[in-house]
Amino acid sequence: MKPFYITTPIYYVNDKPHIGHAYTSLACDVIARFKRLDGFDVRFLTGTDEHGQKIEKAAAVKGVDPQDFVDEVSQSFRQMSKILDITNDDFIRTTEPRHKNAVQHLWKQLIESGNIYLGEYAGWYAVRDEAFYQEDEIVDGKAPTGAEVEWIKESSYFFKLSAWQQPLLDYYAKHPDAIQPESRRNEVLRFIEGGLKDLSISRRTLKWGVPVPGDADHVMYVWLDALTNYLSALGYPNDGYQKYWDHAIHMVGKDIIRFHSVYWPAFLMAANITPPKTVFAHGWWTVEGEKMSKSLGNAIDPVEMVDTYGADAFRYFLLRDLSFGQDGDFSKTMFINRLNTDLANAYGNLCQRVLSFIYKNEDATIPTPGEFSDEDKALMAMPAALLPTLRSSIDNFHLHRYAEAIWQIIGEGNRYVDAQKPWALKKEDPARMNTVLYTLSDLIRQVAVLTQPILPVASAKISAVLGQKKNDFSMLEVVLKSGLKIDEPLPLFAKYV
Ligand code: ME8
Repeated sequence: MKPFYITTPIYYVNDKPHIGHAYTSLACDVIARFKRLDGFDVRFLTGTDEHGQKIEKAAAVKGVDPQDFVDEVSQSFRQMSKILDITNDDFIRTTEPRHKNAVQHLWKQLIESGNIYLGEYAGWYAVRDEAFYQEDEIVDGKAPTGAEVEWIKESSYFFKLSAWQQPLLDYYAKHPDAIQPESRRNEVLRFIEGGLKDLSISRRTLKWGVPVPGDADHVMYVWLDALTNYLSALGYPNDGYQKYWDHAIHMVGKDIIRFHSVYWPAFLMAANITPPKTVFAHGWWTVEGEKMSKSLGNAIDPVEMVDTYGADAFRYFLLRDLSFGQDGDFSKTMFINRLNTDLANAYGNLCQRVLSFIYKNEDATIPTPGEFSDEDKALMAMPAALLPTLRSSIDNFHLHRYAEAIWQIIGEGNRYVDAQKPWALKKEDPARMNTVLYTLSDLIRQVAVLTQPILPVASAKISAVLGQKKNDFSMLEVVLKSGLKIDEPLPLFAKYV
C-alpha cells in the first residue's frame, strides 16, 4: 500500500478549541478517510503545541504550573477530535520526551551543518503570534497581524536563514505544487524574494521550552520546537520515519503559511531532510460577519455544535459551505438551511422514503428486481462513475466539490423516486416496483460508501441497515443482495427551525 501522510497544525493550548481548529482537523480527516478507503497506508497526525511565552503567560494568568495547565487544555483538543469523529492515528504533544529528543537531535544537526551561531537579538516580538517582526513591518505600534509587540534585546542563537533564500526559490521552482493554493505560493515567493534575514531561534528570558543542547541558559524558539512535531511523531531521528515523511502534506490555516513554507523547509534542508511534499493553506472563518475574538465571546464551540446537531451535520456544513482555500463566514441561518435542505430533505428523505417503504411494504426484505431499464442501470452506475471525480477533488484539495458532486446523484435519486412513484406501482405493477426499489436501495448503499469521509455516522447507520460490513471503494463493484433482510431505518437527520 502506498504511504500517505497528512498533518494538522499542532494547536496552541492557551485556550479551548473553536470552529477554526475543528475545520482544519476536519479537512484532514476527510482526506485521510478517503485515502484509507482508496487503499492507501495512511498516517494522520494532530496534536498540541505546548511551549513558549504565550502558554507560559496563559498558565501564569490562571496561577497554575505550566505543565498542569497544558495537561488539562491538551485534553480538550483530544476531546475535540473524538467528538468530531476525527480519525487521527496519533496525537503528539510537544512536552512529550519523544518530541523533545527529536527537536534536540534536529538542533544538533543544524549545529553540525554550520547553520546556527550565537548572537544578540534586538527587535520586536509578538507573543500572540510567537513571531519576530522587523521594524518596517510594525504598523501603528503593532504587528501586521494586529498583535501587540514588545521590544526584546537578549543573547540568542540564530539560524542562517539568509543562506537558504536561493535554495528555497530553486526548490519551489522545481516543485510548483509544494505550496497550495497558488495565491499562497505567490505570497510566499514574494516574501522569500524580498530577502531573508537570519532567524532568532532561542530565548534566554523564557524557561518554558525545550532546552538548547549544550547551553542550559537558552530554550528553543517555540516555532522550531513546534514544526519538528511532524518528524518526531514519525520516530525521527530513528530510521523508518522517511516512509511517511516523503509523502507529507501539511494542512494549515493561511495565518501560518510563512512558518511552514519558509522556516520549516529551510530548517529541513539545512539538516539534509527533504521539505514536505505539500503545504496547503486554507482560508479563514469569521462568525456572523465578525472576526472571532475573546472580547466578543463569539467563538463557535465544536463540542456544543456536536451536542446540539451531531457530528455529521457540523462536518457537512464546514466542508460543503466554504470553497476550500477561500475565507468564509459561519452564519447560523446558513447552517440550518444547509442541514434542512441537503441533509434532511435531500439525502435523509431519499433514504427514508426508500428504506421505510421496503421495511413496511416488502416485509423488510430487499426485493428481487426484474429486467433493468437503461435509466435504472444508469442510476446504479453513477456512484462508481463518480469515483475518479471524487479522487481528483481530494487530490486537488477541492474539498467542497466532494459533497457537491455526490449531492447531484442524490438529486437524481430523488427525481427518480418522484418519476417512478413506487407507491403507485404497488397496485399497478408490483414487479416494476420491485425493480425500482432494488435500484434505489443499491444507489443508497453506494452513496453511503462515498459519503463516509464526510458523514461517517450516517454512512455507518445506512450500512448497518443494509447489512453491509465492509465499506471501502471495492464495495462499488459488488451488487446488492436481493432477499436481504433490512433493519428498521430510523430518520438520519433532524430538521431544524
Ligand atoms: O498557530 N479559520 O496554533 P493555533 C480557519 N501552534 N482556521 C482557523 C481559524 C479560523 N478563524 N482559527 C484557527 C498555531 N484556525 C501553532 C501551530 S504548527 C507546527 C504550530 C486553524 O492554535 C488554522 O489551521 O493558533 C490555523 O492555522 C490554526 O488553527 C492555528 O492554530
